[in-house]
Amino acid sequence: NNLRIAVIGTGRMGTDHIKRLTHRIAGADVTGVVDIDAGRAKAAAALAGGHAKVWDDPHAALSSGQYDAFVLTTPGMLHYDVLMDALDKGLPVFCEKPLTADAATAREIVDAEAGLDARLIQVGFMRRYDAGYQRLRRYFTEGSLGAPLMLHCRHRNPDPPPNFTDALMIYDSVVHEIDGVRYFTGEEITEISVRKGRATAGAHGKLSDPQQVLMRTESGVLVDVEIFVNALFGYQVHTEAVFERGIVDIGNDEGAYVRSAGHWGGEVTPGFEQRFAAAFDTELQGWVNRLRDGLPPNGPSAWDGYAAAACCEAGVEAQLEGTTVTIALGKKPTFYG
Ligand code: ISE
Repeated sequence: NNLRIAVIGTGRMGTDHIKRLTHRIAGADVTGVVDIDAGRAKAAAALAGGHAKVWDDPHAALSSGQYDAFVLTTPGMLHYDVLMDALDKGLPVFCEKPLTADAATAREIVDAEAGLDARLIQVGFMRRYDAGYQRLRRYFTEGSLGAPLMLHCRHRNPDPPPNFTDALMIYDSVVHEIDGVRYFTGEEITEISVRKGRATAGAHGKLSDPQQVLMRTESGVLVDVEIFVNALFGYQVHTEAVFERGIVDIGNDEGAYVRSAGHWGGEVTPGFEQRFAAAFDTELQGWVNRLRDGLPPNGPSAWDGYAAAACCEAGVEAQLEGTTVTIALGKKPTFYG
């Protein structure tokens, strides 16, 4: 039987996942959509083929007994209550990043889940499913180039969502590099600092854009991230890893290289939906497959979500204070391996 899924939150990411689940993912049907905006919910239900029941309250959908699993795509600050309710009812949730809006509530989710028998939450760190990310990680795990020393990351968006803030540049954008560093190195991040410099005149709102985020891992791998959310030209996520005996580079322009009419070159990816389309598909198909096989999810866990949240929180403090902030995660429940 196909998994009956309700998608909670029908904004940009919710809509993208509804289309994905409806047209590209096998073994799942979107049979419910939840949004406080009735018009948006109705439009989302139509995207799911018109068979999805519309709800305005996530807790009513969670209590209905009509769904096998949930995809949570509301803004991060609304995740906590839904996740707690789902854990309480023993229901699986695919939760888009961030896990919750701060480290303390993320820790509560970890502790609540660890108190149960099985994992119920998977966090949407989709870059772990990107072919380039996986290729780069192999150099870290196989060790053929020696020890990793540094990571240089560039994360460029054409423009930010409305009402974006300096804090969201960390919580919403750099959170992916934070998870990436943990994924590549298998280590926790121990300190973070943020530098603001000259801001682009074209930045939306009061953003100080771009910013440079510096981190260090347990073994001393140094990381620098350029986060630039008004880069205008398109979307780019580029990572260069420096090892003792080599440099590995991913996320450069891909696709056809064209010579025509006196020019050479290719097309820039417009946004993250296109750049990570395949990764999102692999991520959700894997999640659906596990649940259909009666297995707990095995993708990024609530612990990964919490570790990232703690790092983001430290990053925002560093942003405000202009200091280097250390990160202490506390004890990792053995439950997370
Ligand atoms: C957005 O929420 C994402 O998750 C994208 O992957 C990221 O590139 C962007 O900066 C975020 O706003």
